[in-house]
Amino acid sequence: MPRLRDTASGELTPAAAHATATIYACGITPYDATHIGHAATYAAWDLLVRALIDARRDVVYVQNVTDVDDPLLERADRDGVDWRELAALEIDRYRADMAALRILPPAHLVGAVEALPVIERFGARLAERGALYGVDDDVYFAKSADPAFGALSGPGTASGYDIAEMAGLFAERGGDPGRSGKKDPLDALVWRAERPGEPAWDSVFGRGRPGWHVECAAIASEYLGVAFDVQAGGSDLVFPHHEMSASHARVAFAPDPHAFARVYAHAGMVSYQGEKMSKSLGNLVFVNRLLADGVDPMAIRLALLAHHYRSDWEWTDDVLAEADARLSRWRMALARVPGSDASASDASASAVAVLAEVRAALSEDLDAPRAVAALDRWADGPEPDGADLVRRTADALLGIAL
Ligand code: 5CA
Ligand code: ZN
Repeated sequence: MPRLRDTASGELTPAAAHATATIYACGITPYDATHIGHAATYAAWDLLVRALIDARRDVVYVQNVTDVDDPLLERADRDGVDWRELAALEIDRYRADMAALRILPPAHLVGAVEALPVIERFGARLAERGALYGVDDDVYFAKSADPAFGALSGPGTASGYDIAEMAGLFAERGGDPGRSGKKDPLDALVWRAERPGEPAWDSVFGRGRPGWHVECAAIASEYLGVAFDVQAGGSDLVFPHHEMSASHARVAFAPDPHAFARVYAHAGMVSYQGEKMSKSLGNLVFVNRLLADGVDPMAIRLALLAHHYRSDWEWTDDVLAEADARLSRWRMALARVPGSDASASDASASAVAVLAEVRAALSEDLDAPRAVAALDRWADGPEPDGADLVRRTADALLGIAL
């Protein structure tokens, strides 16, 4: 059974508690193409899915698409295109990029717009519990409704954020700690009343659109149940996004003590030219650009896997060149192996050792670099053998087609 380092406790924790593993990974905001940072994060959850399947678990994997939000609307405005068309185009490109990198698609890829009834129902639960209040025509979640607020990232957790740090991150990442009329600076927007020129839908909260955290809280619990195994995302989502979503769910499903995720998994940030790769900074390396330039998608994937998913790392030309060279070495080693008939090669001790090491590495917090090193040792060994088993190990567990 694969184990993940849980962001809340800092402990290695089994990734699934039952025969069916339930995973929610926060999905893209579709206003620009998939960059290497996104790809690294989704490749990590792909390793998790593959390791769980290998451990004979059924996997239900859900992702959202934040297909209505400020950055999407701003980009559509800037480019003079319809926000719906922009979102649809970028979602298609995202699917194609993921497929090229052999990242298995989620069972459900759920847009916020299509999930509006689900989000509204979830919001109504919060209202029934007295957790919502109005500021002008907008609706906020009162963090005071949740005694366990901070359980993911607050004092006593591995992140250990205090209130001042939370307020800083909230302001940086889409929150509005300074808005007057709020009961607490950290109260999060649940429903934004219609503004001129913005899309809006009728709801029990009036015409408007949902806030960000309630979107994921509602979609995750609708598709995976009140309690599920893993909530996953990049480390920039620890606070406020995942803290807020978990808090919303705890209140919506009180007094269930197990509401929302059992394990929180967070991927490190990929930087480029010295800064976090981000759509807002514009320092982006797009997957589809690399592919258009003729880069082998398996070299891109191998470049991602050369870094542990939790570490922060920088994308450079050298990182890609090294992965490309490694891919060639592995392919050359396979080509050198005499007579790769399946039954004979499966008995090869060195190939069996590769499989065992890759399994062990992935089950210890998705240690892809350790798995990659096992294949390196095999390929660089004096007489690599067991080609079929090695090829199938790379294919099934690492997603690398050799
Ligand atoms: N739609 C929301 C989540 S509900 C969102 O954060 N979308 S996103 O398009 O901005 O990011 C998608 C995923 O990629 C998130 O898990 C985010 O944490 C991750 N991500 C974004 N930038 C980077 C980066 N530079 N390195 C690693 N992961 C990143
Ligand atoms: Zn999310």
